[in-house]
Amino acid sequence: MTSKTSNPTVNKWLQEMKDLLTPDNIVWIDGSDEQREALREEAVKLGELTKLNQEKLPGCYLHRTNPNDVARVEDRTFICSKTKENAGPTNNWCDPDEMYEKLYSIAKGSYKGRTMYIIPYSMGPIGSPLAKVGIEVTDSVYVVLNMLIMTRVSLKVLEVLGDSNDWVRGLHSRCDVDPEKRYICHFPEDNTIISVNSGYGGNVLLGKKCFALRIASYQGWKEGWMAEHMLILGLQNPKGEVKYVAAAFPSACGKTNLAMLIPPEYLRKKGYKIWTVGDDISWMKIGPDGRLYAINPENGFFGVAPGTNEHSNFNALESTKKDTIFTNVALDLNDNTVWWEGLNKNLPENALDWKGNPWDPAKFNKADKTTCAAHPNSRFTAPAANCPCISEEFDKGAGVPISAIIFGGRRAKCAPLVYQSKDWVNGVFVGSAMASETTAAAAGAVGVVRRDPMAMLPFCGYHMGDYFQHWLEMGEKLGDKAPKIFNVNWFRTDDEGNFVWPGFGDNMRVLNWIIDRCEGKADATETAIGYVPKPEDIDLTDLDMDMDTLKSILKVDKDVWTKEAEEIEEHYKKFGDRLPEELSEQLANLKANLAKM
Ligand code: GTP
Ligand code: SPV
Ligand code: MN
Repeated sequence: MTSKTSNPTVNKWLQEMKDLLTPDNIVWIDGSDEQREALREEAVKLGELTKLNQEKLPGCYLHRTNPNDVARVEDRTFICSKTKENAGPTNNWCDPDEMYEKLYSIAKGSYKGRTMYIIPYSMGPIGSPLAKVGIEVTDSVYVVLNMLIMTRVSLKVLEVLGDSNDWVRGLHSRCDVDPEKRYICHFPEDNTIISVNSGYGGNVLLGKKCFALRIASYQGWKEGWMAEHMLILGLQNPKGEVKYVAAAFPSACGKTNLAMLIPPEYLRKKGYKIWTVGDDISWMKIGPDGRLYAINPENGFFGVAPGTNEHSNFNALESTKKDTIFTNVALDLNDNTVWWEGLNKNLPENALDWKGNPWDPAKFNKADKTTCAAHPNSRFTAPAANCPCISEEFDKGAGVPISAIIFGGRRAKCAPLVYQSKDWVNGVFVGSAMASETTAAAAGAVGVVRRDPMAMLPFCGYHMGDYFQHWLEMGEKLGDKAPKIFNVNWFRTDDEGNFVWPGFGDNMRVLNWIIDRCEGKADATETAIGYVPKPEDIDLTDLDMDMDTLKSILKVDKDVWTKEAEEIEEHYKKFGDRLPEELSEQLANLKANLAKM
């Protein structure tokens, strides 16, 4: 095997992979346009991609996964740390030796008759002090083409790496896409990820959730930085000043939408603007001035398609107009373009659904997901460079200083539209107690409320009690330079189950209050859970919403929150003696505050 590097750890591992997988061919992916073009053609020939209308959607393709393989599989995702205790109560664990043996026996010989693609990539701008290197081997052209969008693939990363052993090994093998033998495994102490029997995004684009969150969260803990499931945006005010915020919402709870929002017209006219730095993952480190700096380690967006349209998320839609791979959306045979629920009201008359079967719009029933043309977790993989509002800081390695951290989720009744935590420790409590209704982004029931601390439940690569402690320690180091911590909820419903808050672009109204709070410009009411806006401080200009409705979603209800506190107590029991004492104290404070209400 001719190598592209003299790094002994890389060459040793690649030789082991070759011996294990026994491919017919080996191809290094270099990130060049010529190679990408050839691979696209290859994928079309193999039937892995369908070429779309190249006039309307240049460089765009459609892919359909196996119907048994459409989302992340949390019950088959493992953290194989040396001891079970270090994986903690929220992760599946298996002894690493046992798991290596099992996975190697599944993967053995699986590349026979196939090509082993070697993808050297950087998470973060190549050479940035916050960036890290990974190498993924895969037998899927679809994975290669997606990694070319989602990460920075280049042989240059090997130069940056030199002889260092600080790189993440990633083995992906599609095998037979057998759900019974599907495993997504992480070995944090070995910087290694192994994924077998899947071809779906979050399970196989190993730079994303596997590396940039599960492995990186562990590295951040050991090295004193943070890897979080957060979007990063810059809010520009009429004076031209830009303030950055990072926000953690669970999967399919609105990160991509918030990251790219277009402010309401009256704010646009005043000169407000949003710049996107990232839509899913944030790596954050304390900078030389003592503030928290964030980079987006990714190079593209793996966004949820359903619901994306020119009104809800114009910038995301624009991002998908060239060089994009659509996965599990519908194919409009009329003009060979794509369609999904919520794209527009023109249900295609002549279309194939996400499984490739003829779709009958007459049978479509919004309430019955099985009649959908696109899978509820269908996605697009779009280059970040396509995004009309991509921040000029996106490609810079230094990162952006974070003024506010925002937690949030889908809560029909409990959390108010927005509130501010009392301080960093209280903010860590708010994040640790977060809950949200489950979505189609992971296999399993949808709409069930579950605790999802910091939106990291499926992504934390170590014991979550230690993770909370790490957050507390970061706060101590940051001191008075720490970002302020907030919580938002766009998903409060009325008695008929309709969302009360208009959401999307109108979330800007809430962001403005958040920034004003950071700058000491807005007032607030102190409540049992934190600082809630005075209703008149949320600007409702041009909105069809009265004060009473707004008050209804700012309300902190004593009974609802008393029950919430009990549930948090239950949730906390899982962490045993690794739950930081500060957080137990926070819970006791909350209970005492509620009792006084
Ligand atoms: P992942 O990529 O899975 O991490 O998801 P995400 O957090 O980026 O979620 P995304 O922005 O893709 O939104 C998911 C779904 O929530 C889409 O169907 C959106 O239309 C919907 N959504 C996003 N923002 C809002 C909002 O402000 N209000 C309402 N009601 N729905 C929203
Ligand atoms: C998520 O589920 O949070 C995603 C999509 O962003 S995946 O890459 O599948 O994890
Ligand atoms: Mn996500």
